[in-house]
Amino acid sequence: SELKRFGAQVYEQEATLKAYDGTPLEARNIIGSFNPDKDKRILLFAHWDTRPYSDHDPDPANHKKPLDGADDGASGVGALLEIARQMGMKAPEVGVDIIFFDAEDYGTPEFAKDRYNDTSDTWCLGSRFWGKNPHKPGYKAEFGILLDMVGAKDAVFYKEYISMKYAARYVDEVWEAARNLGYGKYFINANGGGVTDDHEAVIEETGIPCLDIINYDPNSENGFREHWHTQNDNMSNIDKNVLKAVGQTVLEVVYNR
Ligand code: AHN
Ligand code: ZN
Repeated sequence: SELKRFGAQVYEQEATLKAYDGTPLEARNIIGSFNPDKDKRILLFAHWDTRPYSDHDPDPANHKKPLDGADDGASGVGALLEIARQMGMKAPEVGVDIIFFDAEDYGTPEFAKDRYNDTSDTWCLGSRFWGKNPHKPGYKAEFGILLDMVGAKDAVFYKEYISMKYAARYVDEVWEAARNLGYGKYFINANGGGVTDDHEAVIEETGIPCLDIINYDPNSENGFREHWHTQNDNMSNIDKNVLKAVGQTVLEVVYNR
């Protein structure tokens, strides 16, 4: 309803997907298109589901509890909704599709790894489904940008490995735009580790070069930040200055094309 309010053409895609443990997941991807008839398009995406497990919480009693997902999920959705609002007020030259993917974060939990396959394909189920069944057959975009965990204070966005492998020139364009806007303290001009995420599914299924803006520190213990997949992923960690830096950077890239 927000995307519609901002003037986007909205598509909803429903699918029953299969979780790591066989649970059927009633999933829904939400797509909002601006300038739907333009050939030259940019794809912006985030996952809107939140993880049903806090399996990295320091307290084992929390491992089976869902988390708020203020950063992991909602931050990307929030930034993209503000981007949509801006585009509703001033249409960009290019076409832009915003996709909110479902079922990204239902991957095999730590506590079940001995009972189930822990393969990377238990994550990113919604984006993989859309990649195989895009809302428009043969859908193409010049490139895509994933926003994942873009709201926490002290966020660092390194140049993620899969993004560099498939979309280096767009990574450099985004990071340069951020630097020029004064956001170089968040957008670190250095290579980071690789992360299995929705961008990989979209690249593999559609061939569209995609990059991931993700708060992932290759120098920390497991790469993810301390609140990741814990009960602490709540609003107390969110810094509006980080959301602003990411949103403004993406808008800069979109309006400069
Ligand atoms: C893996 O843990 C393999 N990928 C994590 C991708 C992710 C989870 N992004 C947000 N939550
Ligand atoms: Zn997650």
